Amino acid sequence: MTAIVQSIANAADTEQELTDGFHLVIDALKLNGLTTIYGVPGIPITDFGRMAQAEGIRVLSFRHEQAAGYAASIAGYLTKKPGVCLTVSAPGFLNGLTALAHATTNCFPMILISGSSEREIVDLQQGDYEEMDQLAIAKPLCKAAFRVLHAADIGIAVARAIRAAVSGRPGGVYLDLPAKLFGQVMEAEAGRKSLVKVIDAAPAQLPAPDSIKRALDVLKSAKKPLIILGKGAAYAQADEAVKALVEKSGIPFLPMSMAKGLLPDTHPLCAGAARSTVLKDSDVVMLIGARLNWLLSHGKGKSWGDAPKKFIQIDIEPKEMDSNVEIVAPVVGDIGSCVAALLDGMGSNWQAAPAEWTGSVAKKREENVAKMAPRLMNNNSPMDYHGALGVLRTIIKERPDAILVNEGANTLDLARGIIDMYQPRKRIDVGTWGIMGIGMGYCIAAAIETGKPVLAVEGDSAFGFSGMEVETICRYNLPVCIVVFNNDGIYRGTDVNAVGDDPAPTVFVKGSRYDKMMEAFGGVGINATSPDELKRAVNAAMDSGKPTLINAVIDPAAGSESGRIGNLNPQSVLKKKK
Ligand code: ADP
Ligand code: TZD
Ligand code: MG
Repeated sequence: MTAIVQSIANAADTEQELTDGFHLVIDALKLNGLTTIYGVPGIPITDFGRMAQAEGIRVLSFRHEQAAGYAASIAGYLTKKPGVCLTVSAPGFLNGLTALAHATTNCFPMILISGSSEREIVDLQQGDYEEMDQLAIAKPLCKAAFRVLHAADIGIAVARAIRAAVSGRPGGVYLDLPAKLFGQVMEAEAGRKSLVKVIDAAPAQLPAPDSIKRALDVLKSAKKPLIILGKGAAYAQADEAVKALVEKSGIPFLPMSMAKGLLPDTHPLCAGAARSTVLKDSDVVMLIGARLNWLLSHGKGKSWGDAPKKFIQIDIEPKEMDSNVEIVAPVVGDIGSCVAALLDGMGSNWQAAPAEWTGSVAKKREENVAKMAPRLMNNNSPMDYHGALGVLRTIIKERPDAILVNEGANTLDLARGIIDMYQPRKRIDVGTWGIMGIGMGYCIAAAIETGKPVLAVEGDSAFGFSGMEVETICRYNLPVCIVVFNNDGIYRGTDVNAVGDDPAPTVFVKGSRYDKMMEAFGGVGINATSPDELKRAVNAAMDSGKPTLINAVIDPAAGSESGRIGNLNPQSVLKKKK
């Protein structure tokens, strides 16, 4: 069906085919293969959503723009095409903006399209309905921001937005569409001609041959090399090349959270379970699509040990080099091209990493895995994290193509360590900011974009940030199973207020039944009090594909403050004195 507006009031007087802003935006998106929109309707984009749906775009209508935005951001990560979020003006836009900033920080391609109020009134600050200078506010929080005032510019604007989102280091792009634009009419043929099909939106960026040689020289000199795989490597979808590089070099690899599964966590060279050993003892570290930010202690300090280290870094963003420590061999380019060039340069008789090193890493890993094993098999009720996660670990092993969504503090840190991943881009979580609230948006986009079953492992606090979207999950009947680790609060459910009647700031209503929220919308709700019950419930949900929420009752005393990152909390001298 073509999106041409055939008739205007006096159609009889004219043979001219017409189109308008609504349809030009739809046609521009479709022309570029952007066929899914995550958003919340309202003035001025309600009809736009209806028309987009009528024109074959999948329009997922959410309960809150932030969740829709997170959905769009992870759709971008999973598909390498910008995920599209659609919001109304001012407050809707601001709700979506958090997700746009998140996409930019995490290097996910996303386009936030917001309707906006009348420019003339906004700029004179005359108090329009939902008045806000959205373009100015979005700018510092994204990679690029554009506003379109003329229907004839829609094609170019969408093309620029797509290119800006996916080329180089991916990120968020803001597209401001004032209400008046949608109704602007133009001649259909001119409209068609104004559209742009973006050719090669994310061109390959080849590394300089010198940089490859330099990196290989450094690698050759290593006695204890380590490869760190980040979510940029997973995003790049160069899975076979990355696997070949690891295996040909024989170098132990450490996957960052969302890179887990790029190679299976059970791979003989996986150093995930020997993390602190390899960070301390390695002498050459090759980063592939991972930044030396807080998640890697900035590449220095106690966790990196005293031994001198040399860093090689592969990244598409030249400015990332030397951001925290000296990079002796920067390799700038896209990961597919860089890894291919490294493999090529290694030739056919490359010496694999010293067996003494790989042997000691493997030994450490086996020890740590063995130490953990008995804890994962306990059947305590109420459950502790290890008992509950032991069950989920087996379920993912048996269903490796399921997508795992994970947020919380203890629920996040322990699940990351315990649940092995087997396939690329199957683990999606709080990302670079460690934010709560990505959960339900990620579940929805993962189900929509991949068609695979989704298992969400959610802290009870984390779940609360986007919990209302269970209605969305039920409405679209998505194969999502949510397990809420209900420990009555943030980190623990045991805090008490020593001086008054209000509850302590970190605790929730005791014995809450999150499963009932799912039942309210026609999904399946189950209360699970032991690992056995949890296992049965999750397997049933994954088999049926029905929207399911399992309230997993966790011992309120089991968690620790801030999970694994309690050290980042500032300390008060006064607190200690008391
Ligand atoms: P993690 O949190 O997993 O450590 P980061 O988000 O810190 O990963 O790092 C991802 C890095 O990957 C970013 O520096 C980004 O520029 C880079 N990146 C993303 N896509 C590509 C690509 N296709 N080629 C090369 N680098 C990429
Ligand atoms: N707000 C946002 C948007 N992101 C955050 N990370 C926080 C607040 C602070 N925060 C954390 O860092 S973890 C967390 C909060 C509120 C919740 C931890 O509780 P939980 O998990 O119930 O999700 P556990 O298992 O009880 O630790
Ligand atoms: Mg909790």
